[in-house]
This record gives sequence, structure tokens and C-alpha cells, in this order.
Amino acid sequence: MAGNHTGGYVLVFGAGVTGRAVVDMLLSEGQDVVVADDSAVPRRAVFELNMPDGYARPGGGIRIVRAPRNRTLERLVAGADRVVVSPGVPRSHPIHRMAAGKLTSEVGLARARLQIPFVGITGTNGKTTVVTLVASMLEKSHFRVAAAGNIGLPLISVIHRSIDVVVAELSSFQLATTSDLAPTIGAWLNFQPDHLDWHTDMKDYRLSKTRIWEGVGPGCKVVANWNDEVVMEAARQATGTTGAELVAWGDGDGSWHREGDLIISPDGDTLVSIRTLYRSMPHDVDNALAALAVATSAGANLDGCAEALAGFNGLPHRVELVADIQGVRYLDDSKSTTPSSTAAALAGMEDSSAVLIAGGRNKGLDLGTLRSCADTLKAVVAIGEDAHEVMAALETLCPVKVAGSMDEAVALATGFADRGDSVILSPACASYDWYGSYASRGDDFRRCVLELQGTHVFGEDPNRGVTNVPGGG
Ligand code: UMA
Repeated sequence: MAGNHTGGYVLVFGAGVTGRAVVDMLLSEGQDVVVADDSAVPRRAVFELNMPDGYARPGGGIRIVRAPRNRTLERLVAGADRVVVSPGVPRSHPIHRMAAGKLTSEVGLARARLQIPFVGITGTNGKTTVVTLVASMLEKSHFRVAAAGNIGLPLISVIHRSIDVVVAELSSFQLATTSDLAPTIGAWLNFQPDHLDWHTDMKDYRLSKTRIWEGVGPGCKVVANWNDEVVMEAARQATGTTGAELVAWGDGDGSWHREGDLIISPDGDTLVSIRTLYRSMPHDVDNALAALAVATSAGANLDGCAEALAGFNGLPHRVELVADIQGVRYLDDSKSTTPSSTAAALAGMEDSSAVLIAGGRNKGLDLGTLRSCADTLKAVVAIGEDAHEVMAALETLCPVKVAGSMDEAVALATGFADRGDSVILSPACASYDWYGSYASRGDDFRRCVLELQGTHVFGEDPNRGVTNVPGGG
């Protein structure tokens, strides 16, 4: 292969969004690259490059290996200087064992090249919302910011941007293969069971999360959720001997916290009233407090923070109101892919009783957690390949029916709902059995609801009330 790099090649395993960005960066640095992917027809992302095997670019050279057998993969790893594994490749995949000692991650490569303040944010729930809020708070405080990472834009894609600070959403998959992240500010929002289809067990998942604070030292800030014991224990360890400063939010003294309807700063000043937030479910307030702790640690000013909170209207597919049809609210919470996230959504429904549409591909999690929501649940419609698990977990609590499509699920849920109830798609499972992403699943739910709304608008009784609710997704 061509290329001016003196060593061998870098093996990039996984040809998705991350793989494509890593390949671009390595080629631009004159590095030779081999890309391998288990799929015989990898997604367009990398192969948009449309390069035949053996294609060489000016600078580095590239070879693409589709669906390698284990023996081929062993050989490719043996010849590589370093191996970059894409985040979606699970811990059980042989590449992790084969490449031990040579593994590096896209996040690690980006971190080494980003010589600006680096804000890293992880947690089971709320990452994308907090990253979005922090980026906005910093922008309103006149910083040039890039929000990247698991949010969708690979970190490596922003290394040449003219920015003052990067705000990175980091998943446990990304952290698992990243050593010595050393964030200027590292935040861990919360810890709940998740991703047991990727990690070997909960310990493996927790240890990946603790890597958010690996390598911190004097001048770094460890931002943690005072109300989460797992997070706080790790935060105390991360700050005990390293010289990094602990910044907490929640109920602890001297932290961003809630007093009644008010959000209060560590100095005791009122920033905003919770009623002015776009929504005030418990996890919305937690996300706002976390974002304030992170953004002010990174230098955001209070006016900028308040302006960002006032302008934030939530993200699609997170308890998003799609329509109100004859007094029944239809909510899209497709982003909830864990029982804990679904439970948080149901806990925030206050007076409304809920008809829950749940199921999909379980990520190895205990759906029995949803039994804690018994008071809110009126009925359940189970969907997807693990519908039987939803049924087994909840059938003794309330009526449960199984649907074979989203259209059927919305129709069955509507049959259970009365005026004042909510129908909520909050699956507690991944979407990959029926859809390509949680967003597609949420969009399909929206389509079904809007079709139902159309039926009501143009159906037999034109006097029935229908409220259109604008929203993203
Ligand atoms: N592949 C294999 N073998 C495997 C698994 C995957 O060869 O065993 C190949 C696939 O054939 C495919 C490629 O790997 O060609 C896909 O790579 P990937 O799954 O790592 O996905 P990317 O397209 O690189 O997107 C990743 C993140 N995906 C995952 O972590 C699963 C995106 O997060 C992230 O936005 C993107 O990098 C940019 O940083 C998505 C996600 O679902 C949104 N994240 C999880 C979540 O939020 O719950 C953690």
C-alpha cells in the first residue's frame, strides 16, 4: 500500500460512522489502513468512499476486507500496529481478545489530537440532553463549541475545527476501549442496568463508565450526581489522590440543587424557576442541574445558562407529545431503551394513567423493573421479538395484549385508553428487531398516531375535539 507512514498499518474494525471518520483521519495523516467489517455488504457510511479492494489514496493507502473469517482476522491483527474497534462491536467479539495490547479507540485518537478543554459526559440516561444543554450554555456564554461523540458526530471529525471547547457524549462502548481519557471536565450522570447484550456483566459496564475519569489530575473537574451512590463512590476514588476537584449536583451542600420550585446555585442564588423549563418531570430537573454543574465548571456564565434553559424545547423521542386526540395524550418516548428509563418516564406522568407500548429487542435487562410502575399502568401493549418478556413481567398487574405491528399497537392502546389517559411508546428495549434505530421506531409511532388523528378528524363525528401538537421527530 501507498503511504508515507514509517510503521505498518492500522486495522479499523467496523465500517460505520466511526470507522469512516477514523479512516479519513488516518489517511489524511498518511497512515496505511486496513478496514474490516463482519458484514459482507457494510453500510453505506464507509463504502460511500466506494473504494475497490486495494484502492490507494494520496497519503495513506487503504484495503477493505469484508466479512473476514477468524483466521484472516488473526492475520490482519498480527500485521497491524494498532487496532481501532468501532463502539458497536460487543465485548464478546473475538477481535477484542485478538487485539488485546494493540487496541485503541476513536475517542482516544481524538482526545490525543484535541488540545483544547475537553468536556466528557457519560451516564445511563440523559447524556444527549445534557450534552445539548451544556453546548448551548457555553455557546450563549460566547464559547465556540462542538458537541460530538455518541450524539452522532464522531469526535475525530471535529479535531481540525476552530473551537474553544468540545463537549463529548461518551457511551460505555466508547469508554471501554479508551485509556487515560483525562477530560478537563468529566461528568457521570447516573448508573442503571443497560447494555448487557454488549458488556459481559454489570461490573464490566460499571468499569467502562468509571473510565470517564481515568487520568484526571490537578486542574481537572470530576462532576458527579450526589444522589447516585455508584457514581459518587467512583467520583470519590477519582478525586481522592489525583488532585482533581469534585463538583457535585443534587442534594449535597454547595452544589447545584432544587429547592421547591427553584433551581439554586452553589452560592445559594436562584437561577430559574422550574416552572419556566420546557417540562418539569424529575429527570428533566436532574438533567438541568447536571448541565448547570458541567457548564459552569467549564466557564459558562449564569446569564448564558439561564438563556439556554429558557430556549431548550427538549429532544425528539423523549416523552415527546405527538397529539392529543379526544383527551388522550399520545407520547413518543422511543429513546427509552432500558426499563429504568421507561420507569422514569412513567414516574413523571403524575395524575395521568398510562397505556404503555413496550418491547422490542431486550438488551439483557430485567424487565421486571417495570413492575414498580404498577400505580401508573392501566394496560400494556407488548411489541417486538421480546414481547413475551413484557407479557411475563406485567400480566399479573394489568391487562396486556400483544401487537404484531406498530399500527396494531397504537390501535390496541387506543382501545384501552379513556379521556385523561396517556398512550406512551416507551419500549424499555432496543428497536433493532423491527427498525434501524429508536428514531425510526418513534417516527413510525408518530405516523400511526397522526393517521389515527386523521381518522378522527375526517371520520364519522366531525365535532370530536382534536388538538394538533407541533413537535420534532
Ligand atoms: N460491526 C461488525 N461486527 C459487529 C458489530 C458491528 O462488523 O459485531 C460493524 C457493522 O457491520 C457496521 C459497523 O460495525 O458496519 C457499525 O459500527 P458501530 O455499531 O460502532 O456504529 P457506528 O455507525 O460507528 O456508530 C457509533 C455509535 N454506535 C454504537 O455505539 C452502536 C453511535 O451511537 C454514535 O453516534 C457514532 O458511533 C458516532 O460516535 C449510536 C448508539 O446507538 C447512536 N449508541 C449506543 C446508545 O446510545 O445506546 C451506545
